[in-house]
Amino acid sequence: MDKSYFNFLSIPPISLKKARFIVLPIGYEGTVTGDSGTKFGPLSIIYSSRNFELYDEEHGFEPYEIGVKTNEEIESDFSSPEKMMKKIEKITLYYLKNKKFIIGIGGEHSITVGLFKAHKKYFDDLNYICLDAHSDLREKYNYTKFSHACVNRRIYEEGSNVYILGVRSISKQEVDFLKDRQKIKVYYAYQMKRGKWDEKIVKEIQPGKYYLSIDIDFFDPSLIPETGTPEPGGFFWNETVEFLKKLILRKDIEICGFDLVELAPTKIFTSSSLICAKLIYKIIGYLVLKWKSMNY
Ligand SMILES: [Mn+2]
Repeated sequence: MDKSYFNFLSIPPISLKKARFIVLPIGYEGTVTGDSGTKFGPLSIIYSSRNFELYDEEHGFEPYEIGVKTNEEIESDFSSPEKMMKKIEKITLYYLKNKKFIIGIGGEHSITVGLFKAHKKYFDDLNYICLDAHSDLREKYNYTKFSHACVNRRIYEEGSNVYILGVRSISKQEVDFLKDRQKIKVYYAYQMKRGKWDEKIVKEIQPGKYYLSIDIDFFDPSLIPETGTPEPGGFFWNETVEFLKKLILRKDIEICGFDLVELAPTKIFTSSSLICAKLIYKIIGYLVLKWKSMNY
């Protein structure tokens, strides 16, 4: 196959009708102080995605065949974070109404608010799972409620059950906020690492519909060093993929959309960006596997 196209997986472009997945590049970097470099995340992930096989040896098929289409990059609106979130929400909602599965690629974590709100409007009773080294539960950060450091708090305010996994950076104020709030469950990395966490946590998650957000600083910085706010004591490839597989394949859980955020690449092709691209393709594969098993 000609793999010279500049889209996710470098595959020949398809019509909207034929697409099941829409990849939405959102290199927004509006609330960070300084220049974290996440704006080049989508570019680098898309570029790196041409460097691996489309066949998945674990699944025994080529997941892209279900139809993967890459949208043009959503242009950043720097007039205000609220306006940018609205813009993301509007575009996402358009695709959801066309029965597409959205994959958001950041950019900074704040974009999840726009993506999530659109999904919440479209799906009833939508809940939220986030893999993140940080709890991101602040009320405000750097004078804005839309900072990457507040993303999980904004989503909690939408009335969803919230699960945050892999946390190893949280403030005293956020810990106080968590007290007596049954709808948020934070799993600290040090607790998860005591045993086989993947199975245990998948069992603990309530049945229902979920939006999944992956902040790549969930991973250990020795695996993915290229992120704005790295934290030691993170997670590795196999355990994370095993968790995602079990989560996605669980019959009474439906993943309705996901994003991958906070990659800050130093070059257009790096091993960090390749791992992110491959993770996205792995998740696509598990979703296809699940739909096949359900004849969906
Ligand atoms: Mn984070």
